[in-house]
Amino acid sequence: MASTTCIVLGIPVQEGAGRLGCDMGPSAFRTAGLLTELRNLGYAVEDRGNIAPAPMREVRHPNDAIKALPETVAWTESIAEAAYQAGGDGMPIFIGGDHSLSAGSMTGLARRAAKEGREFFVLWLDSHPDFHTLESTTSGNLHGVPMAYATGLKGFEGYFPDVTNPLNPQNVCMMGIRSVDPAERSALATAGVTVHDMRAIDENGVAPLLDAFLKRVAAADGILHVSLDVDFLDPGIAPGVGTTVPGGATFREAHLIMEMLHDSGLVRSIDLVELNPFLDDRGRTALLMVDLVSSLMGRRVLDRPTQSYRHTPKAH
Ligand code: 4U7
Ligand code: MN
Ligand code: MN
Ligand code: MN
Repeated sequence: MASTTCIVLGIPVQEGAGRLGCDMGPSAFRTAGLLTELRNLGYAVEDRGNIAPAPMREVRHPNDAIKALPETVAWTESIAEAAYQAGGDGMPIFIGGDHSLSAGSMTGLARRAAKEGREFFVLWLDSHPDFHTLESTTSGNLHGVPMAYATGLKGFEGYFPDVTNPLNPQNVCMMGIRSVDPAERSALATAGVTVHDMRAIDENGVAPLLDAFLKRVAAADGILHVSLDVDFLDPGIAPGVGTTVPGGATFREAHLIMEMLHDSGLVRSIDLVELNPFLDDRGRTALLMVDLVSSLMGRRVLDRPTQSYRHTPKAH
């Protein structure tokens, strides 16, 4: 892993969230020491700075609740292109920015995976599934739609950029879910997304749930993208987010997930989203997110024999 180049892309999009402030996220991640932390772990790090949205064009949708559609479409275009490029150059780390950025990151990375002839998988760590379509959203906040878009659900055509390589919903594993709207609930079941809500985590612990998913990714010789929404974490430890939902993942549950992800060797890209520095408490949420990234990238307390997921390493 230490030969991997981490490619940091700042995505100061905030129009997808219901309140302002996520545009300061990239600065907060840098201030919290993300780049230094990665370099200390032995990685080469390339900071590509903050990217800008593509030129905006007029787009209207019959659902009047929808907010900032032209802005979100313009961001999705530029993020998808940057993701496709960065995915071919190293390990992209998208620092947001609200979760609408994942509409671009996931579709660009899925296109890159297809080009490499690899199957694309996503681990979605969030209190929400973000599985609304443009028709079903009632809040109109488009940070609630990226997973529906990337998996190719109907209704985005003609508004958002075409999805060239839809993510197979059965290649998605969600953990930490505890706020699901009725339209999302039925759409998730129909699509066959694996959803581990907080009850499943309480009953089983995170390890067996994640282990089963990582085995599936390894068996398919797949590549794994991790999308981490701050509100996956309990608001008691991560207050710097607009959409707090009580009863979230604990410090150790989150770190164990990161440690297992590192050991798997399967992760190829990461989204860090929804950090709102305006709502944070002396930077503690930004610092916690960077701490989690360190675990994901290989910081460990002790040396230990690790579970090997890649049973039959293939040459690429
Ligand atoms: B986030 C919500 F209604 N489902 O559509 C909506 F509960 O990126 C929340 O996960 C969406 O933070 C949350 O507005 C989007 C709401
Ligand atoms: Mn989200
Ligand atoms: Mn969320
Ligand atoms: Mn949110």
